[in-house]
Amino acid sequence: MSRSTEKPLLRALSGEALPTPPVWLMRQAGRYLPEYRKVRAEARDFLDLCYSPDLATEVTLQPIRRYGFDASILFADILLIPDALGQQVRFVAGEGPRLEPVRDAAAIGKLSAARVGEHMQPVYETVRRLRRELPGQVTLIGFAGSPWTVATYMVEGRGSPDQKQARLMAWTAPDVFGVLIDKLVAATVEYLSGQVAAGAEVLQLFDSWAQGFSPAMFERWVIAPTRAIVDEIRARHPGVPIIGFPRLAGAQIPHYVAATGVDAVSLDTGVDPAWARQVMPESVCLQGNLDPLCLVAGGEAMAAETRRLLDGMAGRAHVFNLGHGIVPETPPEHVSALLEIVRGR
Ligand code: 1CP
Repeated sequence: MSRSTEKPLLRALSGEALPTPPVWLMRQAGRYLPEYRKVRAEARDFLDLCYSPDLATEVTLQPIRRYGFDASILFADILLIPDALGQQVRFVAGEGPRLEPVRDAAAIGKLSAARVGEHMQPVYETVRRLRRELPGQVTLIGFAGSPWTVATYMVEGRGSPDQKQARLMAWTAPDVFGVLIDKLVAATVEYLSGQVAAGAEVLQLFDSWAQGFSPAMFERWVIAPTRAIVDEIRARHPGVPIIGFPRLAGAQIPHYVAATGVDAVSLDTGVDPAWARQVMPESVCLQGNLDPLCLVAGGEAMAAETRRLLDGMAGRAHVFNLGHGIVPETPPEHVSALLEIVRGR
């Protein structure tokens, strides 16, 4: 296939600067959309939604129908992996995830990556249906959480502002914590590989809590597990682009990119595009990084900031996105306005 007929997202991820960047938004399916809330109400609970190919396919397609994004991200969650490993996971409406915490060698010893492939069959079925149903120019992105970020939820038992329990465990019992990370690497490779086999064309690794590490800890708990996953996926599926999202990792981002070998890096809101361009090779595609709250604000503020971001990334491989996920209070019409600005200038 000649380059110009390839899908826009794949062209940008291969390092091509396009006059109009491809655009998708993290958490583009979700509670800000009335049609999502309707389907969500039909499911028994959030996990049921993730494991029902009918419902998960429908909510993945909703933002594509409404807005025509360049990419579609599989509807699932980073916490399906702990569930597949045998940890108890629940989503409490209005509160978020609750897991039975794993904090010692015995609890970690009981987790097993052996059943991941079987457990994730419904998710793979969703991926297969999406590849059949998505419009031709839309790229399907599969994803997983990175081992460190998933481990923070497994050890803490819930989302937390500081990931204190996981950080403490990494200091006080690094060998035990290492066993957990190794199981997560194995499970994540299996899961992502299954997504690609079912039809995912691009993979994104979400490391939402990659901030606040000393260099040595960053190396051990963020870089090493990520590199192990990237290496194994490349060996099994050469040519599938991988996007890393080391959120809030700041000055450690260039090293993350160089050491893990990701094809693209998703930048959080605080990263200056001018700095990112200077410190990362042209061949690495940059994704991001409008403030999700700027999208809530809309109007002139959003228009001005979006143009500034587009100008800042002009002439360079760029995928337009937010610096983190869409928040539920986002007015859906602001997303249409954003797309007009990104595509229409
Ligand atoms: O309907 C609901 O009430 C559930 C809300 C919801 C949704 C829509 C959750 C619970 N997960 C999701 C889907 C989801 N999660 C997707 C696919 C949808 C899309 O992008 O269009 C993806 C890629 C994720 C990834 C995810 N889940 C991350 C990484 C990205 C990020 O936002 O940092 C994380 C940290 C999670 C955990 C999670 N799942 C759900 C919530 C509310 C949370 C955060 C919990 C917390 O830290 O407090």
